Amino acid sequence: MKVLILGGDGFCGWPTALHLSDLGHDIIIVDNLSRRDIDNELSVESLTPISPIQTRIKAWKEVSGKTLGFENLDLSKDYAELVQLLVKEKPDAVVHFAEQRAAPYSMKSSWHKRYTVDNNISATNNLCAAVVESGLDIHVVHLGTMGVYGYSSVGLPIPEGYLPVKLDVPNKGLVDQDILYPTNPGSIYHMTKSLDQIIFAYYAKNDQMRVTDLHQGIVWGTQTDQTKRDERLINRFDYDGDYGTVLNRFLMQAAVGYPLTVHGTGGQTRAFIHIKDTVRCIELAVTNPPAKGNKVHIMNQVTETHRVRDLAKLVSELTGATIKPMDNPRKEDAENDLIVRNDNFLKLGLNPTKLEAGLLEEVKEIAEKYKHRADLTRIPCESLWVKK
Ligand code: NAD
Ligand code: USQ
Repeated sequence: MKVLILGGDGFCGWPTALHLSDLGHDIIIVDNLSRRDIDNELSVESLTPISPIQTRIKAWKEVSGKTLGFENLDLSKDYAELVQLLVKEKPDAVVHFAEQRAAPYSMKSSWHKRYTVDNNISATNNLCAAVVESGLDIHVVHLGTMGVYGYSSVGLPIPEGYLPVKLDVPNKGLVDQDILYPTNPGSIYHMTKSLDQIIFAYYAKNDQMRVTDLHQGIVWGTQTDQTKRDERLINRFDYDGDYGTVLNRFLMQAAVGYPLTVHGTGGQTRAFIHIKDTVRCIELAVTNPPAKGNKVHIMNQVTETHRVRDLAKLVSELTGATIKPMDNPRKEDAENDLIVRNDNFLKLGLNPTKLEAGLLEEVKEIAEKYKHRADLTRIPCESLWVKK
């Protein structure tokens, strides 16, 4: 298959590009390298030494013999170029990772709120409009988030996208219907993913666009079988207060001797997935497209759920790190339960990497190895949901 990877220079996109290329698919990365610009804006670098995109592509050619295409396009702005690219390359599928993905970054200021909405919503709508304009039957696979559901405490297992309801219709009685699960985003970033869902539902209905939306949990880990093959292929590892996600942050904090930064009581339960399973899920989604005319195919891309304080305890037991509960900079429930259905991926053959299996490797091979690159002043989360 020919596959365009939008956002293919990022944390999830880069290993996905390599994984699909390794399987023999023809891959073109499209990325405006905005994530690297944001590192400059925040004066922070990935804990791992990531190579420039051209070096990455050259290294992959050397170790695998395979060629990766690359186009530097801003999907929120370069619309005509995107249409031309689709018409020229005629991809079977486009995987859309290309959005500003950090909740704390999206809450930093009104500029960051507006940038995140403008960037993410325009990128998604431009992609859909371009697919329609190209006249091609391209399968769009989008990386959404578990955060669109909110983190329910009512004990109902979160279904995969749609909620089956019974409507009491006059003169007809009870009628079964599936409705899009009511969204309840917890940040401006998560809100853009809720808006993306409506954009996709519309294009699937109006233009019979084939869309798979993957509601992914928090990705942890760094390396995949492909990114390990040469240090120039190494994946990024974010640990700073804006982009670092909770488990990778705890692993890095343990390595540098920084007390683990648990927000509030640490009673927040979240869904997780290892980066190795992310790339496998994308492979499964790309190779199992929905039929034309179907509604958006939504799958929950998660393998396990954990409470933040339990993760801190686990990392502490593994490494001897101390735990430092702190005021929560976010507006979120202090405690929540979370039960998530993920039957679709299990049925397609996903064999999840469990936390216990990968944690120690991550500490030794990434956090310990690259801790000399850490800037401890960038660890605190300074972005507040409600300004004081
Ligand atoms: P990332 O920031 O590392 O990568 C995103 C890439 O998209 C970057 O390389 C960036 O330069 C590019 N990009 C952003 N806006 C663009 C634009 N307008 N035009 C072209 N390129 C653009 O993020 P990630 O962690 O790889 O996440 C990828 C996707 O997966 C995001 O949509 C995110 O919402 C979703 N997701 C991530 C996680 C996670 O834990 N990392 C979890 C769930 C969902
Ligand atoms: N948290 C801490 N300490 C920290 C960092 C975070 O206690 O040092 C807490 C947060 O308050 C929150 C939880 O950990 O309750 C998760 O925070 P996170 O930064 O790991 O994850 P989140 O902001 O939800 O965003 C990440 C990705 C995003 C993706 C989302 C999936 O950045 O792109 O969409 O995970 S999900 O959480 O399932 O919606």
